[in-house]
Amino acid sequence: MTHLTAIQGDITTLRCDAIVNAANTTLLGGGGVDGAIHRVAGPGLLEECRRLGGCNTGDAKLTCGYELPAQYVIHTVGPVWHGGDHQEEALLRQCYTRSLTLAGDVGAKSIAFPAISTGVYMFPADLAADIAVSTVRNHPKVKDGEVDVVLVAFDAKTLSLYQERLT
Ligand code: AR6
Repeated sequence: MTHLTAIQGDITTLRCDAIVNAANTTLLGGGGVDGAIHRVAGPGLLEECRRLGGCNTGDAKLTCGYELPAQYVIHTVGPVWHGGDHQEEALLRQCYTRSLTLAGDVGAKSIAFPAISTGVYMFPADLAADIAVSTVRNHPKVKDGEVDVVLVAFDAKTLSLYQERLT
């Protein structure tokens, strides 16, 4: 049985226990997937985010999902790509592990991730796919079948990067 899959689509439409947001350190919204999540979730999400006091790069914080079909949103802050010598890989790996830990803390069993850092933050998509697949696949909760993870690609190219690594 496989607990890690990839699909192409809009993460805001998914009815899973938790969706992950590729946020910034303010947690006060932005463009890309962050903007889409806040638009669908509605003003309650921003209100809760204001109380969180921001989030460090590589860390994650949890809120309710408000008007989203998902119950929770896990806001993680991916690294901005600065050439690869600034801990970018380790920080991106940490985004996936911290998010899975938080999901576990609230008993979330199905979690969807966007391709963190690969948009505005310019992390190379192929390396980000390597990190996403290997980090999630080797996480104890995924290995043990405690949680199911779906990697959500917004475009066909990202989906194929995931599929190559999942076969
Ligand atoms: N569903 C799934 N994936 C999406 C969606 C969606 N609705 N919309 C975009 N993506 P980005 P980052 C993909 O830029 O690089 C924000 O302003 C997108 O195609 O959203 O981590 C934050 O506030 C790409 O593959 O996030 C931060 O300031 C991936 O999501 C900054 O951007 C991530 O792209 C974070 O930058």
